Amino acid sequence: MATTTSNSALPEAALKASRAALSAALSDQEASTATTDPDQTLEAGEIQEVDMQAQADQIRTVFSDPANFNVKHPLFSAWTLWFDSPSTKGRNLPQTPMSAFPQTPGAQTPGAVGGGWMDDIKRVINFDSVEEFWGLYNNIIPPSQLPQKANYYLFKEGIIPAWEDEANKYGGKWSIQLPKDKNRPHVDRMWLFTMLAAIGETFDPSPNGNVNDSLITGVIVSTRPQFYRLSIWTRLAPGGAEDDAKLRERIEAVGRHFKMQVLGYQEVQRLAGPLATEVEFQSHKDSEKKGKSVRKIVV
Ligand code: MGP
Repeated sequence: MATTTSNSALPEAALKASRAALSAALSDQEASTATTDPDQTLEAGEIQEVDMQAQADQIRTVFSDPANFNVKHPLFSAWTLWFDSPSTKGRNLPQTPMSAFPQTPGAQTPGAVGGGWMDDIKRVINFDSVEEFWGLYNNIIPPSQLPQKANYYLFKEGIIPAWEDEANKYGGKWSIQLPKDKNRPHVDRMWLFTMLAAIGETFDPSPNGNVNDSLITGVIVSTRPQFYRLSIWTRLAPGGAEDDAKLRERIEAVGRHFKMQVLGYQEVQRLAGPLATEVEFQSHKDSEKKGKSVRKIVV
């Protein structure tokens, strides 16, 4: 009984399958037309009008408005990126490492903080959302390509990256020094993870969920002729008194998080060597006494 219809070259079984598929597709279409607009029934061959613009307007993604990101995921805090390098020294206008990112309107130096030491540090931009962070990150030169003696400072908005700022003056820093030759392939990732831990507030998660209680004020990457340095600045530093035990515990937790979760070292791993340091903490007051003997906490 394997016959074919006069207007088709298909064998009957294939034809049956094809008709079944066609009628299934048609009944699906009828059902969906009925659900989308019960008042409008389409005549055979009539073309349904679709308002593409109205549909597009309902979809809000970061691509809907590439000039002004209109879908934002807010960060816990707003942040400011600062930068200095030999090329910013003595310049009034910032020569930033940005290739395409817009400047914060009125970007300028913060005045006479640090007896002129801050004059060369330029404010690049403020941001307070995940999207703006990635927009910034994708448009700045990574640390491995910065000139020698340059620094990126990522600080909570309103805090100047200097010992003298109210938020820093009783604080200190965790830092690690990494020889350039061995770490050039790793430093960009280490800096990215350090920034993500800062803006994600994972260094010192507050037990009551209030990020204003966080010990962290900012993070820094520095390029020097023979090494990189990564630093985490804290609001407070243990002073050695007995009632500092809780603070010391908290500060040490920041250092361990930095060493293990952010930089990826083992807790027991020893890192000091030629041009390399351990992950170590020093108060800013001790940093100011450069050259004199200072107390350090090491994790
Ligand atoms: P640095 O850049 O933190 O140290 O500080 P580094 O990398 O060992 O030294 P460098 O010379 O290779 O850059 C260098 C010097 O800058 C310090 O000795 C201070 O004189 C000055 N300085 C650094 N900081 C972070 C501050 C600050 O916050 N305030 C003031 N007033 N001076 C600072």
